[in-house]
Amino acid sequence: MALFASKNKKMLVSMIAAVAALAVFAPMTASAKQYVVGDENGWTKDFDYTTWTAGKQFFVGDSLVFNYPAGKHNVFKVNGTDFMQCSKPLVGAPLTTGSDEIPLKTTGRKWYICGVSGHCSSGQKLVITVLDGSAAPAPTPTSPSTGAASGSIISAGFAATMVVVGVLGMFM
Ligand SMILES: *[C@@H]1O[C@H](CO)[C@@H](O)[C@H](O)[C@H]1NC(C)=O
Ligand SMILES: [Cu+2]
Repeated sequence: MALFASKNKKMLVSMIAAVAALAVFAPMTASAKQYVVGDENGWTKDFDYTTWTAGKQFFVGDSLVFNYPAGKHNVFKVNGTDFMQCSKPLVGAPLTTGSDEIPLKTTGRKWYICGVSGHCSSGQKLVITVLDGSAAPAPTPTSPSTGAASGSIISAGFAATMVVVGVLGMFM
C-alpha cells in the first residue's frame, strides 16, 4: 500500500469501489442470450456469417435462432470437415421449421450449413466457438458487461475487492 502516493489513494479507492459495484451488478445483466443468426437478414445465402460472428461471444446456455422461409432453406449441424466441403452429413435430418432454435449446450466449435444445393457454397454456413460461461471472457477484458461470468467467480472477486477496500481504508 505504501507504493501509492497519498493523493492517489482516493482515486484508487474510487476505482476499486466502481469495480466492486460492477461486480455486484454484472450478474443481473449477464444472462443467457438468444442470437438471431444474421439478425434481420436471417438465415440466407449470399450473406457473410463470418462478419456477423465477429465481436460476438457465445456461451454455454445461449442459443441460436435460424430464421428463414420454411421450405427455402434448412439447418444441418455438421462437423468441420463437412463444413469446409459444404457436404451434408450422411446421417441425421436437418431442422426445417423456418424458426429453428438451437441451444448451445457444450463448449467448442459448432458448424452449421444449409443443405439446399448450392447454398452453403454461396455463403450459407456458420461457424461459432462456444465458451464456458464460468470462465472469464478473455478476448474482451475491457467490456465485462458482455461476459457471462459465473456467480461464484464474481462473488470471489467481490469478496477479494472488499478486503482490499478494507485494507486501503485503514491507511486513509
Ligand atoms: C464428419 O462427418 C462425416 C459424415 O457427415 C464423416 O464421414 C466424417 O468422418 C466426419 N469427420 C470427422 C473429422 O469427424
Ligand atoms: Cu439455403
